[in-house]
Formats: sequence, C-alpha cells, structure tokens
Amino acid sequence: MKKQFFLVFATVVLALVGVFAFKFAERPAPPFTLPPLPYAADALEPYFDKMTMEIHHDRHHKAYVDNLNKAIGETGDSKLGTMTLSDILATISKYPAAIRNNAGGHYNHSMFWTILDPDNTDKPTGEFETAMNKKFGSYDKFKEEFKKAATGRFGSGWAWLIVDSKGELKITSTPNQDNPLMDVVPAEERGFPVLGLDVWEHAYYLKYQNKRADFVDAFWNVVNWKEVESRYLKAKKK
Ligand code: MN3
Repeated sequence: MKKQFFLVFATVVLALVGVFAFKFAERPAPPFTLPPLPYAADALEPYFDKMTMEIHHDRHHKAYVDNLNKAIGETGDSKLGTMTLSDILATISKYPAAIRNNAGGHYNHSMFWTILDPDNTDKPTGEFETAMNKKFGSYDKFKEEFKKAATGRFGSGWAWLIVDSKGELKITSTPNQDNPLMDVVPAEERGFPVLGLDVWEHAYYLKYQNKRADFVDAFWNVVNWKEVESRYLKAKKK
C-alpha cells in the first residue's frame, strides 16, 4: 500500500514539474534574438575564413544579443523592451553604457551579415553606383577613401558609408560598437549606414593577424552590392 501511494505521489510530482516546465518554455521570447547567418559559415572563404565567421557570429554577436536583453531587463524600463533597435539607437544617450555597447553591437553585426554575399555582384549597382561615382569619382576612389577610414580607426570600431541628413553619401568611422544612427555620434557623422566594416581584431585576427589593410582589401570580394543598393534606396526614401 505504501509503495502504491509513493507511485501515485511520484506521478503527481512529475506531472506538476512537466506543467511548470511547459509554462516556463512558453514564456515570451526575449525582445532581441540572434539572427542566423544567411549563408554557411564557410561560404565567404577564402576571404573571410570559416572559423572567424563561426566565432564572430555564434559567440561575439550572440554575446551582444544576450547582454542587450540582460541590460534592458536591469533598467526596469518596460518601454525599452517594446522599442525597435533603431529607436533605441536614436535615443541612446538616455541609456546606460551596457545598452549603448550591446544595442550597437547587435545592430552592427545584424547589418554586417546581410551586406556580405558569397555570390556577390562584383561591383556597385544601379542608382547607388551612380551616386557613388558622383560623390567619389569612381568605385576605385571610393575604395581608397573607405580603406583610409577603416585602417585609420584607432583600436576597435567600424568604418561606414552613410547617407547623411542631406541625402549625400559620406564615409565615416565610429569607435567601439557606436554607429551612425546613435544620437551620441557627432552630427556630421550621423546618418543611415548603407555599408559597414567591422575593424575589431576579432573580425580578422585569426586569418590576417595585424594586417588590417589586407582584411579591408579582402572585404571587397564579399560585399553584397545589391543589398547595399537596397539600403541606399531605403535611406533616400526617408
Ligand atoms: Mn564584430
């Protein structure tokens, strides 16, 4: 009799644990999630190597997402959990450094994966190409200027091609995980990023070690110019 009672008791306990586990799994997802890479990690070989892509996406980008969700939770500001990433960036001066660093990290990397493409179109396209030639003279001149910004950024940061408030293309760079959408960035460097290059050492050190310039040269082989043009057209419509 005692044994039977124990079995019933154990069954009830297990059922309750099951119900709680189910409820737990059903909790709303955290506000921000890691987007999958839109191609295989080895798809950009030999320019961007597989191991760098895996560590960069699965660990670095994931950490920005996890730490952003954690930092939002710690503010106790429930409104933050319902805001878009772009809206958070536009008002980033109101929030703690952990949100600035991780919201920037999440936006920058999410954009970065999409402007890379293993089957890239080799050169800028359409209206974007026209605007680039008008502003910089030629694709080669543009690459030269962008490389200066990317190699000239001291320490960690990003080089950008933005559409500024006048609708003009402009090359800029930001430190750390700041980006041109943030209200803390100087007015003349603010705008909508259409192309960005991560120049943190984690983006290139395994393959290129201290040769950041070689990494910038390799970048041109894997840019998704169709996506850059589509970002350009979106920025122009704003
Ligand atoms: Mn990075």
